[in-house]
Amino acid sequence: MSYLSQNWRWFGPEDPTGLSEINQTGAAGVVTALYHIPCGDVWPVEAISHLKRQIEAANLTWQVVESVNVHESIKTASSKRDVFIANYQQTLRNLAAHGVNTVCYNFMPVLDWTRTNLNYRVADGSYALHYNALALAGFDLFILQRPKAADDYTEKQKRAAKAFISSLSPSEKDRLQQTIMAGLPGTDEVFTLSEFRQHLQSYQYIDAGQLKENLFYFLQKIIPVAEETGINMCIHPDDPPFPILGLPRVVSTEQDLNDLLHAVDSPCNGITFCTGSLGARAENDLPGMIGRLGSRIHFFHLRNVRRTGDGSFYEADHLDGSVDMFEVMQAVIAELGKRVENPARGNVTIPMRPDHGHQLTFDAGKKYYPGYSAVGRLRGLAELRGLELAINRASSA
Ligand code: DNO
Repeated sequence: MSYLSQNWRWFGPEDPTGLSEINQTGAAGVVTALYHIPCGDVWPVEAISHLKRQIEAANLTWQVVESVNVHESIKTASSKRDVFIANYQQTLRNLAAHGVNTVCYNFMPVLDWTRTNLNYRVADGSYALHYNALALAGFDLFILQRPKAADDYTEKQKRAAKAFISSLSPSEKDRLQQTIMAGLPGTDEVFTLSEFRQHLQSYQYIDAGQLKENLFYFLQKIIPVAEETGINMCIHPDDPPFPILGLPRVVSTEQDLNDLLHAVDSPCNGITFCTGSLGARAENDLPGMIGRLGSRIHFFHLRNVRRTGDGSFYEADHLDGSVDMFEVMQAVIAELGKRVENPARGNVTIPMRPDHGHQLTFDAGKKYYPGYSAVGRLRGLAELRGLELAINRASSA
């Protein structure tokens, strides 16, 4: 029998949850990155080995890098992209030299994951992350005032978005802007409207087809280095999995994943299967996708969302919500079983982490990165661990 390897995302020494506490969650390893290195720079070997030693001194292992971020020059195919690709290749070599060989990244233009409310109160009084399509439209049309925004919404949506924005106080409007404009997780960076407008400019001629080409170009350069060094690259899906604010998104559906897997058909060119991101799109059949794409899945993010219509959703408890986590876990276990039978298919353990958690009352007073509470995530990890164990035991009984 084979099991998922349980991991915990750790944001480094600044994280309010320390390595000794992570040890008590039952996780075997951590998912982390050199968050202080600017996107696009080479990760120095000394910094990698220092972080690795710190993790191992706490009896944990560094299982996955999340993320080596992709510089905007690569996504927009600017004239400097090859310089940044060479840096990326060197970072992979440096990581591999330290035995760190699963690397997560994403290809979302400008923004990483996007929410409209980081403190959405759910029925039990805890707080969840929320994506409200109306709030996003309101921001787009009336705060950002993106020139072509009006083309992206129906008249009905525009009227509703206007009513929504008019109902907000100035400080609520400001909070909405800060929430949508937040940059990369692990940083406190928030784009100003003028910085964001400049970024939008660099995408004015890039549609989904062009962005895919830019992704494939990157893969053609990176995957040979991953093969040479034994690294499993795993792209994270778009979150939310559809275009926002006029920016294309190309890692949202099974078709998108198939396209990029075929663009460079190598086992090292793989996926981070994030059930929360992909699950925000009702037509994504998650258990089926795990069955069909399984050999190329190198990392799981297990999380749930409750879809509330028109593209809106909030993050639900891990075993609740619109994603059937039982069926997902059955599909994961089936994939692990295939690997045990046929080791050429891929590693017989796959790293996972409980992705996000609610901010529970136990977590109050600590400054976590949104979604990365300690007790809320621990609840998720414990539930997922139990689910996996129960399915495994029931199927071998
Ligand atoms: C959010 C995360 C993402 C993820 C990146 C991967 O909590 O799941 O920000 O780390 O998209 O590159």
